[in-house]
Amino acid sequence: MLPEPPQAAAPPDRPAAPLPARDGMVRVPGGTFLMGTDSPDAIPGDGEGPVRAVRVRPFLMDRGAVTNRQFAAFVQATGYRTDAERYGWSFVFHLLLTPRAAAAAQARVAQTPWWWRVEGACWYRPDGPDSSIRNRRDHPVTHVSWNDVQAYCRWAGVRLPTEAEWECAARGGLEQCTYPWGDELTAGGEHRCNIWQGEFPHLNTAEDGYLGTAPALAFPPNAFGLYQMVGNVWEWCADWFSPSWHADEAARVGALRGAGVRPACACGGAEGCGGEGTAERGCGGANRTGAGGCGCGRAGDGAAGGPGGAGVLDQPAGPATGTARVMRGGSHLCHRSYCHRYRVSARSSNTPDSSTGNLGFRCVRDGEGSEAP
Ligand SMILES: [Cu+2]
Repeated sequence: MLPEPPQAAAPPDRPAAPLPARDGMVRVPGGTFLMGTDSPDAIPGDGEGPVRAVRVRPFLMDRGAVTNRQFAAFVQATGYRTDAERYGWSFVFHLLLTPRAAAAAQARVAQTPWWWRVEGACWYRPDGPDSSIRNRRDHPVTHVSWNDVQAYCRWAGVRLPTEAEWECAARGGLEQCTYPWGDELTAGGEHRCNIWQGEFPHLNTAEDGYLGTAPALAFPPNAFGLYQMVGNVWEWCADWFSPSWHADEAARVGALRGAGVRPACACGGAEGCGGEGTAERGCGGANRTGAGGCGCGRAGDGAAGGPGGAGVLDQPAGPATGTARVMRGGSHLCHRSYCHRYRVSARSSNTPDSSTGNLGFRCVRDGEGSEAP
């Protein structure tokens, strides 16, 4: 049984009760930034572009992904059981399987055979039934569904970032850069994030130091003090996913910048869009229900947007409905050859009940100066 959300008791005309303290949050200044990219690196069909002006209010954000230690405190206090525990299984990457997990694995995902459905895998047994988080207390919690994350947020008095907040935070104040630290992947010859080195999906040389997850505070933070906004684990966002919603809204309010061409959903309802785990979905492509596809809810209509305007998309929060939730930042499984999604504008999605070993989250809270004007 979950406790009541801390703010829920206060009627709207009275200030909410003070929130419980939360360590390790940093302030993201907010303001207007250029969201998305028109770069050739953008992945067709993901809806990364076009570049548009977006405004978000200042907020506080966890400097790292929520760790196993933090999630354990939630479970200990509430007795919460995750979706993976209730279903009895989760998706584990094949190179991380323990021998017992390999034996217990029920099925691989057809088009992404490196994802194994493993009985008994869950947040505290991330590589299968005979694994543990004993040496990973400070790593991001994984195998948590979007639904699980909502329960955690209610308990902790926090919320998930909107996709726009996430991207504003990830950019760290840099304008239109590829990564949270700039445009060069290994600036100064140093690895800056936990992604794949070698040949996906069979050989990870772990040159960056990690085969699976890394501690949440590994690698230097961006200019806002945020760690690993890209790589390591995908991070759930609050929004429903749509490859077209942002472009449509930006065109409607005149917020398009640069080329101002609205991308059509590249799926067009063709193969590569529906079903579980298509190659186009890269390292995030394993979902529990087999539902999903691109989530755009429309066939590609190829409509061109107007020229750039002076408008700003204010506090966008995604479409009102959908089938999959946004996830951002890529993971330790991303490799340029296959899934170049460890970029700040890259996006993917999964159904709200899905969980994998490379998907976690971090939280935000409205902070000082974040009230509506
Ligand atoms: Cu990826």
